[in-house]
Parts: sequence; structure tokens; C-alpha cells
Amino acid sequence: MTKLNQYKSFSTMYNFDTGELDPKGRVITRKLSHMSEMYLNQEAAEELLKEDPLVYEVFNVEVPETIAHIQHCVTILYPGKVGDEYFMTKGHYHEILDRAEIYFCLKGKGQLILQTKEGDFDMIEMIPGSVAYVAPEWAHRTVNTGDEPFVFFAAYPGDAGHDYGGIETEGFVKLLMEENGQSTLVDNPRYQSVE
Ligand code: S6P
Ligand code: ZN
Repeated sequence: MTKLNQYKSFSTMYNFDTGELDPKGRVITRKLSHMSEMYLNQEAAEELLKEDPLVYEVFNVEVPETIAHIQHCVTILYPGKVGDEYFMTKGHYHEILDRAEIYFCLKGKGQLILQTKEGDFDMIEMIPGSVAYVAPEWAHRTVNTGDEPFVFFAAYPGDAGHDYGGIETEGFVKLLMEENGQSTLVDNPRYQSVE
């Protein structure tokens, strides 16, 4: 007699026009008020908080958070700036630090900012078609450097989890700002090693 498998396969539909998933799954909505203290120019953040714009949304396909599964989701990061600093995701390490991730850019353009707890830093350009590999132990944040929504698909081990810890208070070692119409990396004066 055939034994029934405990798992079920399924698909989700990506909408190429809206960038959303159908079904939407577990939706995370981050407005400026959820992360305004992460931007360098606090005066500009205060001013923009009057409107409290939507910075990004994540559509998470719901699968169990165990190593047997693969979490996957789509992020829509809207265009905008706080002062000269582009709209960005909070950024995180994985709670289980050595869990890698794959990002696939579908729409718009941006940069994937990466760093390790040892202080290594890296940046990968994301345009439609870019498939980026976030290696184990690297924190990752995306930044929208364009003027349309930057949309990417991500997949990572089911048990990875998210650690926002030090990044929420100190940010990344470098910030991506617009200077004379060009995206430019600058040292983050608030950053100290999280070690
Ligand atoms: C999850 C993956 C992405 C981000 C999303 C929002 O491991 O890296 O789905 O969660 O882009 O970023 P953040 O930093 O607010 O979780
Ligand atoms: Zn991640």
C-alpha cells in the first residue's frame, strides 16, 4: 500500500503588473514610522512623517519555519528618499546566522547592501534579471536607487529567522545617499562594530 506523503506542493502567482503575489500570503507593511529612526537625517524624517509614506511591503508565502521547507516572498520597495538617503529595507542577519538566501530582481533597480559581523562590506547592483546570492553570515538590506518600485523575489531556508538587533539601532557600516544625482556610499557615523 502507498503511504501518503505529509507534504503538499503548490504554486503562487506573481503579478508582473502590480508586483504582488496571489494569494498575498502573510503581508508585512513597513511605513516610515516603523523605521524613521534608521535614517541619518532625522529632521527630514520628522518632516516626512507628517505623510508617513509606505516604504515597502513583503508578500510572504506561508510555509512552516523548519529546515525541510523554503521560505519565499516578494518585496516591493517604493522609490523615495529621506533627505538624501534612499528608501531602504531595515536589513537583518538571519537568526540562524549561517543561512544563505537568493534574491531575484523582477522590476526597478537598486542595490543589495551586505556586511558581516567582522566588518566586511559588499554591495551588489540589482536590475531586472539579477540573481544575487547572499552568502551565509552576511546581513542584507536593499536600497531603491531608481524612480519606480524595486521588486524582488527571495528564497531562503525555512528555519533562518530574522535578527534585526544591532542593525535597528546602528544600521549598516555604510549608507547609500544621492549626491549630485549619483548614488554614493558614505560612512555611517552611527555605526560601531556589533561585536
Ligand atoms: C527575508 C528576506 C526578505 C526581507 C524583506 C524585508 O529573509 O531577506 O524577504 O525580509 O525584503 O526586509 P527586512 O530587512 O525588513 O526583513
Ligand atoms: Zn534574509
